[in-house]
Amino acid sequence: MRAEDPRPVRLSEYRPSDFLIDEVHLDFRLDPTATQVTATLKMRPNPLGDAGAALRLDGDELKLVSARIGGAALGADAYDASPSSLVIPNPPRGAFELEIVTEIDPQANSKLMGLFRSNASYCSQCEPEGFRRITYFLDRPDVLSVYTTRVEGPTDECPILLSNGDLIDSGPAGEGRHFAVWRDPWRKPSYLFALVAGDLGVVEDRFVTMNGRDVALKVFVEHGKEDRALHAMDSIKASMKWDEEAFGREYDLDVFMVVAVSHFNMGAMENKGLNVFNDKYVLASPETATDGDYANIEAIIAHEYFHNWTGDRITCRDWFQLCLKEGLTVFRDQEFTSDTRSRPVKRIQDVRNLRAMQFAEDAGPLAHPVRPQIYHEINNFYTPTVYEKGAEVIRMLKTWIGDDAFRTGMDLYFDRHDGEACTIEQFVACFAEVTGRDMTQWMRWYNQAGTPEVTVATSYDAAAKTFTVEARQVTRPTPGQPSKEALVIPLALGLVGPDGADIPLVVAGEAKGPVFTLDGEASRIVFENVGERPVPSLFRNFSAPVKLDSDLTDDDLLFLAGHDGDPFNRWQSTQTVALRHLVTATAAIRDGGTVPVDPRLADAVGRAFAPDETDCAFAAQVASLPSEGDVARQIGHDVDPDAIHRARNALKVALRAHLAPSLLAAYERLAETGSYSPDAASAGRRALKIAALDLLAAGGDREGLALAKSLYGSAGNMTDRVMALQVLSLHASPERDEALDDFVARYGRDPLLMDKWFLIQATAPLPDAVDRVEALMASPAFDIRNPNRVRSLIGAFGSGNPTQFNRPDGRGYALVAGVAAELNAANPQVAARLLGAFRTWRALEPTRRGRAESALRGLSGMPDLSADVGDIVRRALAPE
Ligand code: B3K
Ligand code: ZN
Repeated sequence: MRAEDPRPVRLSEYRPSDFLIDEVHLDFRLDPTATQVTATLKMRPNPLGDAGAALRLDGDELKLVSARIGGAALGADAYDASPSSLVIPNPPRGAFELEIVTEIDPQANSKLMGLFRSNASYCSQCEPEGFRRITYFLDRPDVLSVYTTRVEGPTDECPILLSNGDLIDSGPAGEGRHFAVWRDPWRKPSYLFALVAGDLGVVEDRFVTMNGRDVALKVFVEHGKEDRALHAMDSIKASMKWDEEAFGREYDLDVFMVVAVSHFNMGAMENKGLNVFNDKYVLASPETATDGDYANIEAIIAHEYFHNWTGDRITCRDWFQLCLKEGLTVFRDQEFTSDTRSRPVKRIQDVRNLRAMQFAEDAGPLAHPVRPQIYHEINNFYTPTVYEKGAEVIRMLKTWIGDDAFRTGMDLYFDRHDGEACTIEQFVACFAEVTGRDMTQWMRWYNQAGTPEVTVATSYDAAAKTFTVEARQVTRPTPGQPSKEALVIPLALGLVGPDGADIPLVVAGEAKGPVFTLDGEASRIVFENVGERPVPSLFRNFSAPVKLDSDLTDDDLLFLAGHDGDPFNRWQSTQTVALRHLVTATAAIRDGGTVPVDPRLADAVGRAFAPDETDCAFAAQVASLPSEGDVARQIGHDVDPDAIHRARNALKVALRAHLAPSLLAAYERLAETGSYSPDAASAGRRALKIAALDLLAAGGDREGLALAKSLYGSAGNMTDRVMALQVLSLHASPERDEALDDFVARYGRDPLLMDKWFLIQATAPLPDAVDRVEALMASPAFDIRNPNRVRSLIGAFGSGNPTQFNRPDGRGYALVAGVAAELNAANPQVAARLLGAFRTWRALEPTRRGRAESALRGLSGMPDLSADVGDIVRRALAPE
């Protein structure tokens, strides 16, 4: 129904609500197909709203049972109810109490928004607009209320009854049923409401806050999986402590709960006091989880916990402000990981991810600003731009104004806006105030889409002893924004002298830097007292989310790779040389030729495997080449994914030829000894070992594959086993098939491990990938109703298998579009997500571009297209 209503929501049309809801009392009588919800709302007109306005409550697929005001049933002419709204044209003009009874069917709720079932449990998801699938409400984030929730259900099926806040009452309710009453004293918007009921196991612990509040911690999981919840519990405690130390933020209820469920549209959700998680991001044990899983769990537990302040205590005025909580909270979880693991490695991983996801989005038809100005379906704006670029903008702000001013500004934000629903302007005003800076131009980072391209030209004047850096910035047009203005770009730089040490930065006779501001289309910095030509190290620590094109030669970059004091740029320099090679080699392959690999590039990569390398996690990053997606973005147009794949494989084969003895030595040196520990240093050793193995097996080398097979069979932990399977899966061989069969025999009953098995096959760049994915979809292990399974098979194929998704015959596109069509009605959010695979379709060479376009056009012609899918398809196809 909503698909037929393409009327967009615009930031410029924001108006405060005409009514407020001070208190909400909810009463749930749980039943699988007919749950009754009684909502009692203490309402009053909003002094900032339109006096005399009708009361319009949001609904979505709702069935009204009854409505009363002040205890009296509303007459048929006093209201107008439909599945999507409840309108009361003439509500009382003062304060009043509205009681609404609705009936909902959690069992039939395949969209997994509102109240639904995951296995036998009841579970809710309300952000952004799911609460309106439970009861009619002012379902907008600027309506803040205190919630009391009574949940009643069958005692045997639902011994656990949870909602937000603290438990204030519980007991029997007759006829084999019982109840629990929860009260959340903190005013919150409806999107933070949560309810969970079921028969779950629990792991319990405690945390005493900095001011002595004794908080009960509970992690609920399926019975029998309690031992896999311990890492999540440790992560909660670490997060609580870190937020006190890093931001002075303390927890504010007597209980903090996390529930793991197996059917969930996203990673996790920060409901006040009751975070609900995809079990993928809770469950871990050495036998079942990889190093990556351990790290993800830590980061996502931290992210949701940090939302308690950045999201829950201070929330968003409207959904355009989503980055207010998401960008900031991603920044906070990145900092947490940097402090608990390796800061440089975390930065490298985050930048790899930003480029792969956000730069790709920014370069295509789905590009939008960190704070969009218009949307048709808000669910489609939980994007890498809002999250990851949003986090980069916060990080840049900290770089630009300095650590102390940043902390003072954050403190002011927390003090001033606690309990409010805010805008980006209010957030930025705190930093303008503490620094005295004019932040008008800064706001462009929020309002202007696209990745700025910065071109740097340098020159050295030996006679004058000056070194000049000239930078130009340009941002290309994006949908709806044909012309762009200059941004404030913090440039952190160093000038590295021939001895490898930084030389002092002097500008106009004064010590300056290391952070400079580029705020015009062209900027020029002249450094003085420069005795010898230095090599500039630009955008240290990736000080701004820009695409850099500099006049540094490969010689300069290889020098930095060995000498730069900034670890990020030591890594970046090798990557840039490798990327330049891959772009040239791809062009040569398309012309039927080849390009030799510069032995100095091989040496730079080879240093990662040197016996004296102690930082293995960092070395593993150096040894991991730019991805095929990185090369595609660098080429930018007429992209041929097969040629890129061949160029990258050829580079790997050349690296093996050049480095084989040291790869083998490193592989053996890094063999696992002792018992498994997921800590960052041990994980780093495993990552470097796998990087060596991946190169040893390049081109399907028999000896390399034999090593992978042996590691698969003898692995004492899941990281080694999964990574060995991944390496084997890149090359068609009997060993590969044997290992895949063995994996099912071992782990066929564990859904999260089967997800890994699906993903490995979906992402293998082999010509049978489409057939294999289709066969797997038809197998009994596949369940289209489980989002994790859909993402691990179809999502992974679309976004992680560039050659097979982009087959010139279009079968890859048809496969992904077909599944999106199949899920369009049942779970539109997951369906729309799958189509993210098409976000760079316009950059492809003409044959593939044509096939991708037909797949999208096929979808656009479908009747009853959901708002989610319709929005993505329309934007993807919009004329350039
Ligand atoms: N805030 C939720 C995301 C909700 C997504 C709704 N489509 C999780 C998070 O970012 O922490
Ligand atoms: Zn978040």
